[in-house]
Amino acid sequence: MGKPRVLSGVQPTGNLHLGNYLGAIRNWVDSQYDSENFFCVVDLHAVTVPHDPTVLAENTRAIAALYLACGIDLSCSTIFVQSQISAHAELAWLLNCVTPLNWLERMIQFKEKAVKQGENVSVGLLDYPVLMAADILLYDADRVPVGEDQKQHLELTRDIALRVNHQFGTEDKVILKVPDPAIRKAGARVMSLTDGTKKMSKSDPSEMSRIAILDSPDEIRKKIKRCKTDPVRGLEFDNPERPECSNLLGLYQVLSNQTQEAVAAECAEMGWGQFKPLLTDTAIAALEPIQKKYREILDDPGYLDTVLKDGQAKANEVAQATLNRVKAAMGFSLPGV
Ligand code: AQP
Repeated sequence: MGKPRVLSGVQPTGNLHLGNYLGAIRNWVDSQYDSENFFCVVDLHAVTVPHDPTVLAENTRAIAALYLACGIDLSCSTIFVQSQISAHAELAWLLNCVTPLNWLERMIQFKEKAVKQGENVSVGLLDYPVLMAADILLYDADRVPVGEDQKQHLELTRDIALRVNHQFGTEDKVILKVPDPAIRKAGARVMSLTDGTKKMSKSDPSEMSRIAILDSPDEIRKKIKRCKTDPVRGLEFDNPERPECSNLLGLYQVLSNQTQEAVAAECAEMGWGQFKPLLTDTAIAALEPIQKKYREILDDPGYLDTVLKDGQAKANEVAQATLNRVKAAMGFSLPGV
């Protein structure tokens, strides 16, 4: 039996932050040698909210470069851009036609983002989870490493796959592989620096709410210095009255590669004046090598072009085979068949 298949991606909707890194990309890097991996920049998802075309193009390349800078190894992983594989949009259409509308209307992320969009909310935003299901199912993914916020979308992906199998497959002939989510506890939900009850997000209007992977040491220092805390002395995890405290300790834990118990013991007697510089130095040290590698990659644009072209060819082969399988099962005649 071959290695399990892994698929995941990030939208090029802005600067990647510590939530994207710790909730997703770092986990991809840590377990990449145990699997065959496909990591995409999901640019079709980025247009489900209003966007600037020039910025989208720049962000798409920046995110592919960040995957490499964070440590994605091309010997076991393929990096590609979603919109360059037409099978994603095509399978999404087929899945749209088997997905009940009320499954999508239940999605929490849609409800939250739709409120922000008001009357301009697009059909694309509602349909986002079906496109995400297509992204995953095209690659016969066994595992999908994501942050906690994507759990509901992954459950939907599983339900859609089961429905296709039920409607068009047989017990002996499974059409789509049903994937498992891979959500690690540490880093799965990094919260905003300005409100410990809200997730850290690219679309938060305040830059002070997040630490971007590419923030300079000065920016990191300023953000941590001003981040929201509380007046209590002594730091602790999992106190619902102190969401900021739990979040900042959690950040320190994952960035310093320690266990929760070790961090809880180290920081139990600390005040914020002692803890904030410690977190600042740890964040700067963790991000510095990524930033250096990122600059080296961008200095050689030809290299990134080659990575993405090779990635497109590899991803296309796998995606097209799955699409053909689904189309045949649904009764479409394929050319030459
Ligand atoms: N705060 C977070 N904590 C842990 N994981 C997170 N992820 C996102 N935010 C956090 C994980 O990052 C991966 C890529 O996310 P995405 O770009 O596809 O979209 P998102 O989840 O909507 O991320 P953002 O940053 O919050 O973007 P906007 O503001 O555009 O909505 C996913 O695996 C996600 O779980």
